[in-house]
Amino acid sequence: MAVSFSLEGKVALVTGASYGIGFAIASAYAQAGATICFNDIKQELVDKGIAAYKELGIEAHGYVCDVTNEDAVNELVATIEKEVGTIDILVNNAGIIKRIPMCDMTAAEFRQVIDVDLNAPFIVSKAVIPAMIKKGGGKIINICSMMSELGRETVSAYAAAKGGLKMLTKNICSEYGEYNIQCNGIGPGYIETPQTAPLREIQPDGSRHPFDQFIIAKTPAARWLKPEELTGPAIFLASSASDAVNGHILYVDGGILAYIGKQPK
Ligand code: NAP
Ligand code: GCO
Repeated sequence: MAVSFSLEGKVALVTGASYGIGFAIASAYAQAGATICFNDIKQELVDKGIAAYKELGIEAHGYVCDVTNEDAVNELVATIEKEVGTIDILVNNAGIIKRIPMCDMTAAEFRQVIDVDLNAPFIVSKAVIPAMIKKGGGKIINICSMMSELGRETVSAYAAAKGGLKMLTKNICSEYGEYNIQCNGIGPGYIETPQTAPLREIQPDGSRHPFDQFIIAKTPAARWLKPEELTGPAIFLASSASDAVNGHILYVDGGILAYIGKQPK
C-alpha cells in the first residue's frame, strides 16, 4: 500500500486559524489538497483571515465562533457539514495564555485559560466525532505545548490545560480508535507568533528580552522556530500515512525536551 501524505478530498476544520500556527497549518493542508474551514471570535479577524488565505490562492471557509461556547460550536459544525461536508480533520488550535504568578492569578483567570485551552478541545472534538464515526474515521490533532511536559513560572493555568490536553488526546485515542479515529497531539517548541511576541520584545537598551535569550540557550538550534516548521508534522498526522499512529504527542521543539541547555559562558 503506497504511503500517502495527500489530503485530497478531505475537509479540515482548524480552530483559531486567522493567523499564527493555525493559519500556517491550514494553509499547508490546503496545499496538500484539503478544503479549509476555520473560525475566530471576531468577524473582523475572520475577514482578515479569508483575505490572507485568498492571497495564497486558498478559498477558505471562515466562521465566527467562540470555541468555549458549546451551542455555537455545535452550530458551527452543523453549518460546515451542510455547506462544505463532513469534517475529516479537526485541529484544536485555538488557545490563549495568561502569564501571571499563580498566587496573583484569580480563579476566574485560571478558569478562562482552562476553558479555551482544554474545555474547548473537548467541546469541538465531541461535536465532530459522531459524523467521523458515521463516515468511517477521522483525524483529530490537538495543539499541545512544551507545557504539556514542563512547568515554568507564571503559566500555571496554561500548563495545567496543556497537560490535560495531552491526556485528553490519549483518551480520545483510547475511546474512539476502534472507529478508525486517530487522535494525536503536536507539541510545538517556542514559535514566533503573536502569542510569544511579548517574550521576544527588544529591551529599551536594545538588548534581547531575557526570555528570548533563555529560549536561545534552551534550544539546540539556538533559535525560535517558525509556524511553517510545524506543517510537515501536521500534514503527516492528518494523512493516511499516520493511520497507525494514535495517542501520540509529536514534539516539534527543535530538541528542547532533549537538551539541558547551553552552559553560560
Ligand atoms: P495566537 O497567535 O495567540 O493565535 C491564537 C488563535 O486562537 C487566534 O486566532 C485567536 O483569535 C484564537 N482564539 C483564542 N481564543 C479563542 C476562542 N475562544 N474561540 C476561537 N478562537 C480563539 O497563538 P499561536 O501562537 O498561533 O498558538 C496557537 C496554538 O498553539 C495555541 O493553542 C497555543 O497554546 C499553541 N502553542 C503555541 C506556541 C508558540 O510558541 N506560539 C507553542 C506551543 C503551543 P483572537 O485573535 O480572536 O483571540
Ligand atoms: C511561554 C510560552 C509557551 C509557548 C508554548 C511552548 O510563556 O512559556 O508562551 O508556553 O506558548 O506553549 O511550547
